[in-house]
Amino acid sequence: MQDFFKGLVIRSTGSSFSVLSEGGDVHECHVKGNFRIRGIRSTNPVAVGDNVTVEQLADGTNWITDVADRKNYIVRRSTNLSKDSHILAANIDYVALIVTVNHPQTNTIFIDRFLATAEAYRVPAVLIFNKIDLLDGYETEYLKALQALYSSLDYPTFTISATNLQPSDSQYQSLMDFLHCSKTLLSGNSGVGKSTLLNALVGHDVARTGLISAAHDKGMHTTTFSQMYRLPFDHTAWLIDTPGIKGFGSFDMKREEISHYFRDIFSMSKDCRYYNCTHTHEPGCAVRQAVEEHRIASSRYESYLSMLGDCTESKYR
Ligand SMILES: Nc1nc2c(ncn2[C@@H]2O[C@H](COP(=O)(O)OP(=O)(O)OP(=O)(O)O)[C@@H](O)[C@H]2O)c(=O)[nH]1
Ligand SMILES: [Mg+2]
Ligand SMILES: [Zn+2]
Repeated sequence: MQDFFKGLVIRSTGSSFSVLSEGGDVHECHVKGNFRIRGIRSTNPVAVGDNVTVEQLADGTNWITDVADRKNYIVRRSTNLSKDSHILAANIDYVALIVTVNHPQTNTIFIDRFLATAEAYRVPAVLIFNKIDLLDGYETEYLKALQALYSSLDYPTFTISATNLQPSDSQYQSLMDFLHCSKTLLSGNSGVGKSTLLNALVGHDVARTGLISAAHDKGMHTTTFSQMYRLPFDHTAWLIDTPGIKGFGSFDMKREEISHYFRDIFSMSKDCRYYNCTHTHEPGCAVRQAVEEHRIASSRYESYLSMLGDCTESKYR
């Protein structure tokens, strides 16, 4: 006798998957070695967030036989040179980038690459600035400037200290309101506090957290697989913890598309003299004019140039 059930993948180690059935039980499942989804070249055919059909065999083993169409998915390339990609999660409503101004430092190029990539995937992005308890006066001013910049681009921002997050805090409340009825992927450099935030919102330790290396002021890649958690105070809110991202590639984007993923640059570019302006050297470029007049932040323009540079290099691969 064969049996089938439908469920949601909530954990993936690469070789096995935890599937939450519609009935509310969690089953350990496997995928046959030759299982592929057409059109996607990835190292993992099934990812956290996938809605799947599972076949239960008489010997008690569970096999994923079908993956429902995805509304979206976030990919990480295994290395910049590889064509194979790793699907971090599927069917998500938001990607949240956890940013620390310090310990470890997150630079604006990293933030802007992340935001541009989220735009390319058409997944709304939010920024959560963490470890505000560690900031000195100067760093606090810098944080305020970052928050003002990204709010002006209509990205929601939150400032928290994940280690002292209290339900009475206003930031805790607004974060919970935001997470309501959604699946949110937490990402950011190793050590920024993704697992710590998750544990704080879940109310007890579900995810392992790591120390910041004293020598390098960086995280140590504590989380090694993706897992999805339901918040106990709001069963409609899900958070997905992912391994720290070393670098976000931009190689899927065509060179001329990159500016579309920078909201500020894109909206200004309609006033450029040439429709195919790359905003680098062309006369009559409204974008460069706006940068000079501080209507576009120079950090944003630098990030744009940096992504453009990657594309030029990748042509010679
Ligand atoms: N002072 C302070 N420390 C924090 C805060 N949030 C996290 N930390 C510490 O930062 C370290 C790293 O936190 P993790 O939650 O493991 O970081 P992660 O982003 O999950 O890292 P990976 O799993 O390696 O990607 C831990 O020692 C946390 O206690 C905060 O708001 N303030
Ligand atoms: Mg972690
Ligand atoms: Zn231009």
